Amino acid sequence: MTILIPVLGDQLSHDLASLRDVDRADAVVLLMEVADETTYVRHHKRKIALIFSAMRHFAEELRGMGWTVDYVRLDDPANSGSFTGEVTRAVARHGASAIRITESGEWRVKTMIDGWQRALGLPVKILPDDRFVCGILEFQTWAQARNDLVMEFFYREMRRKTGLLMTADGKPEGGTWNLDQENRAPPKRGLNYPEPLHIAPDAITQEVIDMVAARFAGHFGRLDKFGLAVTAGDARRALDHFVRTALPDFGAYQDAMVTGQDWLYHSWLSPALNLGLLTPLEVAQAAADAYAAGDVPLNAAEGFIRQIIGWREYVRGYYWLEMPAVAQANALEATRPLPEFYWTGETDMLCMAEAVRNTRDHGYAHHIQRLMVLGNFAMLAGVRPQDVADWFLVVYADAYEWVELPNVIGMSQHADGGRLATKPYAGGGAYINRMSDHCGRCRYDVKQKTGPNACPFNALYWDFLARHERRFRRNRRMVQMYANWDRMKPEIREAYRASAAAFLETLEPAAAGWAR
Ligand code: FAD
Ligand code: DLZ
Ligand code: SF4
Repeated sequence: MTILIPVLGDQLSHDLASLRDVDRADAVVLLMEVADETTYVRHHKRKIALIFSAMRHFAEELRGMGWTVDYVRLDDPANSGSFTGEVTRAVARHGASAIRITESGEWRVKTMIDGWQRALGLPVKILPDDRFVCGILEFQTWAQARNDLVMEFFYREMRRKTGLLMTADGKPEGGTWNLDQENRAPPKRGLNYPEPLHIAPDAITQEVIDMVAARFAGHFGRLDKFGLAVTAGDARRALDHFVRTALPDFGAYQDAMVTGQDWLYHSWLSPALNLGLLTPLEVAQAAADAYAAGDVPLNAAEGFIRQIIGWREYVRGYYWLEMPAVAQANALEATRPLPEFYWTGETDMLCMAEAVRNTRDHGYAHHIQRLMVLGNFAMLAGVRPQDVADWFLVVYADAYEWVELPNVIGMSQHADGGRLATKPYAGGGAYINRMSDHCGRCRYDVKQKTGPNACPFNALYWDFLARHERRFRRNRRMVQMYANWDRMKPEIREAYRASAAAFLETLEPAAAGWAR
């Protein structure tokens, strides 16, 4: 009796649930490079290369550990192009009598797997993905007990559950749960920014890069200088490097943006985490250990751990709670198509051009670029959230729907009507000016409020508040903004709105075919 164990491209963990408690002599592990997964959105070239190289390395490691591995390459002439097609072929090839699989990260793939038992006529055992700190049902139980899904309270539960940064008597280390107020220093001159560890491509990675360059030439993004971890060992080295070189300053400068500095003190560990090369607990533990050893301050360790066991776990729980309806949510009724410059980077807004350049070059932009520049602009401009979500899913090497969609639809576009975030993450030029060095170099003047040379974020911000006055005026966290709006003379308000309208007129919609 042969058990077929399909392992999906973001399940590359040796401790994966479906690989546990199995007699290797009776099992065949199936890894599949399939065309449908590469094109359901037209992923960034670097993302495809990363996933295929990591899959091929993982297959080699499994073989070395005594597993029988069936690896279907994209260029296999018999490749059917889909997960279901490849599982069907593999069942026949190996005479499999059962399938064992860890639940998928995405709804789209879950619906495929749910159909296998019936279609193939054999038992399909689907195991919970316990690489996360919080199980899907555990999150649902937590959510059912409250009206509002406040991340902060969830995060405290996860701190208690893991014991990370907790004292022996069950109190948060340092006396406070959350040092967010100490995570907002603007960039200073003279700071040294470390580079993330660059891992030179080996022969497997180079072969994949060459294949992706040839086959996916029309996809967004650059492939040169590929240096991402593609094995658990490399990912662990990248984690150690981050903890030593960047984590000490991560806390203070978490929200800063600097022209030409693509990572600042961020870890760039999300691709390895989301592929399964690192577990969230080992990453968070490494930060806690560095704090315990006195190597990093509390605001760094806490700020970092909050992102991993707080935000990352929270958005995953939210995704499975709110899917599938949330994918279509559009509470602000935004209808504008995505502007073309999200793909080309051709805009005079330096903050936007920089964020798109980062994204094109590395499949990366750090959180504040994603939230307060790229996401903020789209929301202020009234871009259709599903266009925005498609863009984010394509362009980031760490993007899988379970993590991308809540961040886009919920956190950044407020398209879920405030289920994830009680207040929209909207900001004018003053915020970007405070947190970056971009504005001094931009052709727009951040101090000018209206007119052709004024920073577009300024008028767009007020226009957004005016457009959505009925929804937001009574929001307790926005009272101050509307008080400011009310104090303006009518002709000033009118000038903001006219300026925003004139700017929006200039936006070129994206050409068809970039994302899908
Ligand atoms: P660091 O700043 O070093 O943070 C450490 C880790 O914390 C990250 O590696 C990541 O695993 C986790 N993390 C931090 N913030 C979040 C968050 N909001 N949600 C989930 N995990 C978080 N993250 C993705 O992994 N994939 C995505 O597709 C994705 N899309 C996003 C879209 C938008 C609009 C926004 C606002 C955020 C998105 N994020 C996404 C979250 C966050 O921006 C990235 O995780 C982070 O920039 C990755 O870079 P890093 O590893 O250097 O992060
Ligand atoms: C993103 C991606 C891509 C581009 N290609 C593959 C692939 O060929 N084979 C595979 O197993 N996984 C791939 N992935 C990741 C899948 O889309 C991912 O496993 C699902 O998102 C999980 O729900
Ligand atoms: Fe961005 Fe406005 Fe600053 Fe230019 S002036 S970089 S558009 S915030």
